Amino acid sequence: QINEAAAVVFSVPSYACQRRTTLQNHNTVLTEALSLLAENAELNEEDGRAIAFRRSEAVLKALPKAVTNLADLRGLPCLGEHSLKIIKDVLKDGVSSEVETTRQSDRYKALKVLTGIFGVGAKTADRWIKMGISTLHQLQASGQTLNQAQQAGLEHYEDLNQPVAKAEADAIGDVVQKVVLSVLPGALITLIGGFRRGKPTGHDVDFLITHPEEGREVGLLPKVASLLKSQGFLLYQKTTRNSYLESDDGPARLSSNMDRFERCFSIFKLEMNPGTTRSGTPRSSSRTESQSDDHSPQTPGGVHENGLESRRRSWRAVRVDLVVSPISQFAFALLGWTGSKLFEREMRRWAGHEKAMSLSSHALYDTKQRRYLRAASEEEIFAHLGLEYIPPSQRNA
Ligand code: DGT
Ligand code: MG
Repeated sequence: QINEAAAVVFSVPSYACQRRTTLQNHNTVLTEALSLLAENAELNEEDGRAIAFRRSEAVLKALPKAVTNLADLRGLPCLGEHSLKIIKDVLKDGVSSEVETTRQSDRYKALKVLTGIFGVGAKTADRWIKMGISTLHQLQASGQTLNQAQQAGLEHYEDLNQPVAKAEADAIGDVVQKVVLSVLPGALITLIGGFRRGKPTGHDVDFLITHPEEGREVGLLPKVASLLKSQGFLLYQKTTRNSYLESDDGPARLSSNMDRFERCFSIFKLEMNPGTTRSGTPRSSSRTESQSDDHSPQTPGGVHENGLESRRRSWRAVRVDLVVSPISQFAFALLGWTGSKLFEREMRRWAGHEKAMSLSSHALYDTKQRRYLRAASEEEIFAHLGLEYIPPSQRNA
């Protein structure tokens, strides 16, 4: 039934960092199917598989219209055999049985619930599942020792698994800005991550902080964190020092995704004004100010946050990451922390495979010239890499 003549011809470059991917996705049914398989592979630490599904997903996200026919996909990059089979099933039946089987599987469900706890990764979740722990109840009953991050994660489980709205991110930004400026006048605070790409919601809020005078930013975060804490804004925080040294880092280690900026992982206590519902969607401007929806949690495993489930709270918990970069690395930090994750990964792959360069959130190293390439803006980094500039709103690969 494939009508060759009617097939749409799409042309998509093979690296995600060469493409303009907006939030407008014409193939959500297909991309959600592939995304679930990618997520499942990530949760099972099958990295190669995960990346293959993520790349296929990203190609479909970049298409200017809906795929209706397998023939439409001819000539597209990154679509492996497995992804094509999933696409074929979804085009034919509206669903893929492999995707649905995975979604319903005990292991996938347990991995989702357990890694939904802040501070719990795939390895820990797998260890617990092997001990027979698949729910929050079982975890609590097991008497497992939890570190401080995990304890806080469990305590605020429900809030931290609610999407954060842009308005909430902005409200947190105001608080952070005030405190940062009181510690370091002249500091610059930028909202990064998905919100910088124009996403209406996120799973956390990420800020990048710098100062126009190199060196003035050193040691900023411990002071900011202790002020925020004394003012009652932090439910949890862990601050790490900057450990980046250009001289000892070298290009080899730069290829890693981990960076060494001064950083604060926190759980923020956000006071909610009455104009905001629990899920953060702004309420209509009508005068119905009767606070937000009833807060009746449906936490997996039945654990209730703070035991306050039936009482109204005037606040919610939000994951907030603060990152500090010296001004000389600011453009790299900004680029590296804006995402999407796949866009970043593809940009590093492009740098390495196509340009013999090594890109990180700190620097760009040219292996052939054996030197670091400076940049004061994201535009300059794209130019060094021989890539057309892609603005944040088009990095939603
Ligand atoms: P979200 O919060 O669900 O809307 O999604 P994003 O896109 O904001 O993702 P997120 O918050 O996990 O991370 C934001 C970007 O920062 C993402 O492109 C990857 C990058 N990033 C996150 N953690 C690290 C890290 O430890 N090191 C480096 N270099 N980059 C990171
Ligand atoms: Mg984020």
